[in-house]
Order: sequence, then structure tokens, then C-alpha cells
Amino acid sequence: MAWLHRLLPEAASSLAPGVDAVFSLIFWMSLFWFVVIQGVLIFFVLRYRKNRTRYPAFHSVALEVFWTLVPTFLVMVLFVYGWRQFRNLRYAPSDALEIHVTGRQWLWQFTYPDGRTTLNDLVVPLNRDVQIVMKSADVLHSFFVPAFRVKQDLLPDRYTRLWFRATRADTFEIYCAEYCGTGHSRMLGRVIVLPEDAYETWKNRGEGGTASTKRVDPVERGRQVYETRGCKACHSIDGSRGVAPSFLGLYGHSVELEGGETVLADENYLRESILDPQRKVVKGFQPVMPPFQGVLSEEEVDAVIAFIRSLGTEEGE
Ligand code: HEC
Ligand SMILES: [Cu+2]
Repeated sequence: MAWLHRLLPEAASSLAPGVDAVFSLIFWMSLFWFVVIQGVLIFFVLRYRKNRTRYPAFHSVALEVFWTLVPTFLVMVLFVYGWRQFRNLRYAPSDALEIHVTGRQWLWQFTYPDGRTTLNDLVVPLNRDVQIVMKSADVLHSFFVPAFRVKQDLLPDRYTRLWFRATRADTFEIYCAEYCGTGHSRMLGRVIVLPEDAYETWKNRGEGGTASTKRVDPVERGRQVYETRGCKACHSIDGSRGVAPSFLGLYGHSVELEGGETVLADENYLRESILDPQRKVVKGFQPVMPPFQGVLSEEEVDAVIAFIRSLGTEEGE
């Protein structure tokens, strides 16, 4: 149905056809039932408009069962079909290129794996899986690329993710889809999708059509934080256990806590453990770590997390 697709923005990611299929299914189902129900309604109005006493209300168990089971079945179909698509949206392929985004009033700041940053322009390679790790520096924002059919809120103090694989080399709009203050409507960005070789050139030359490109390797920066902000005194990076657990192989592993719970050591856990260590205390250790809330800057927290991640995820495996 070409005209229906013209109602939607162009589809430019590997996820878009699936999302559009869900949309179309819901659309056609709704249209079908709208016509059926309105048709019956109009028919009844015309057919039974006189002498209502001749047609007393009656109860039919068969009819009740029919119009309970059919909608239930249809809703389950929508659920299963939609949920499978949602799962695709939710779980990024594990080898996706990771780009960090900070939303702030009122701009987008992107940080690439090599530490380069750009403002409002997100440069990605064509046909590569890209995972966006997001957080907000102030209020709620929402990262929305209509052409890719992806949208995700950004929160202060928490990392959220989305992923996509761009399938057309072109420029697409990024909107903020969560009202975030007077500059909200001007919080616009662009995704610039480059073919692999042009992307490599951009990466090596530092060109991207943006004035502000600077380079700080986050892992190196994180090592500095580790060495100069006190972490080193308690945490080793070689697997040896001191007053505190080692950072080696921490990321991506499950951690046993005092009280018997286990948590997965992802970015959100690391962040919380750094800013507010008493919230979740690792089993077998004393709660002696000072909270770093207000001590480390946002940039230092991100960097030290990148450093911890770089120490590997597969200790002894
Ligand atoms: C005074 C010693 C001390 C210092 C300094 C310290 N920590 Fe800790 N840290 C601990 C202890 C003890 C634990 C385990 C108990 C707990 O979870 O609070 C811990 C736990 C952690 C955890 C969770 C580890 C796990 O295995 O789940 C992270 C992440 C962490 N610290 C990061 C840091 C960072 C980053 C710094 C420097 C900015 C730092 N720590 C500085 C003592 C310290
Ligand atoms: Cu916003």
C-alpha cells in the first residue's frame, strides 16, 4: 500500500520494515473492524428504528462468547507480533559500534569510541550496527530518529540504549521527543550516514561538518581518573583482592551483594557503585568506599567506567 507508506517518514534502517509491519497490521485491523462495527450500527439503526417494543432485548451466550474470544485472540496476535518486534529493537547485536550521547538543554553531544566528540551531528557508517548509549545532563529528553523508527528517553543519572543499522547513505533528522523547556523545538540534530570508506576517511581526518571535534581517549582519561582520584588505593586492576574488589573482569559479570542478591555489573551498576557505594555493597567487603557523588564530574564518571570496561569482561574464561 504505497499511499499508506507515504504517511510515514522514509524507512532507512534495518529495524524500520518490522516496525512498519506492526503499524500496518494495527492500521488494517482497526480499519476493518471500524467498517464492520459502523456498518452493523447503521444497519441496526435503519432496520429497527420503529416499534422498539416488537424487538425486546435478549441474551445470547453464544454471541457473548463469540465477541469475547475473537477480540481476545486478535489482541494476543498483536501482542506476540509486536513483542517480537520490540525484542529486536531492545537487544543490540553484541558487536555493535558504541556511540555515547549526552542530551542537554538544548543540544546533542555525541562521543565516539576514539574519544572524538561532535555536537548535533551524529556520523555513522552505512550497514553497520550502531548502539547509542544515552544519558541526560539535566532534564528528560528523548532521542528520536523517525527514519530509523527508534526512540528512547534520556535520563539524568542513568544510561539508556538503543540501536540501529542504517541502510541508506543520507542525512536524517534527530528530534527531541520529550518536552524539555523553552528550547525544546530547537533541539534538532542530524544523523549523517556515510558509506564505510567515507566513514573511515571522516574518522581518520576528523572531518564531519562540525566545528567542534576534539579528541580525548575515554579509556586513557579513565586511567588518569583511576590513578589520581583515589581509586587506585583500594582497587587493583590485576585481579588481586585488597580492601576492595579488583576491577579486572568486573564489567559484564554478576556480582554477589551483601544480603544475598546478585546484580549484573553493567554501566548503571558501576555508576551507582561509584556515586553511592553504600547502596549496593559487594559481599565480603566492608562498606568503606567514600561516595563520589559531587566529587567526580560527569565526564570523569563516564571515563572511569570506560576504563573499567576496557579491563575485560572475561576474567579466567
Ligand atoms: C577507601 C577505599 C576505596 C576507594 C578510595 C574507592 N573504592 Fe570503590 N569500593 C571499595 C570497597 C570496599 C568496595 C566494595 C564494597 C562496596 O560495594 O561498597 C568498592 C566497590 C566499588 C565498585 C563495585 C565493585 C564490584 O566488584 O561490584 C566500584 C565500581 C567501585 N568501587 C569504583 C570505585 C572508583 C571508580 C573509585 C575511584 C573514583 C573507587 N571505587 C574508590 C573501596 C574503595
Ligand atoms: Cu530535549
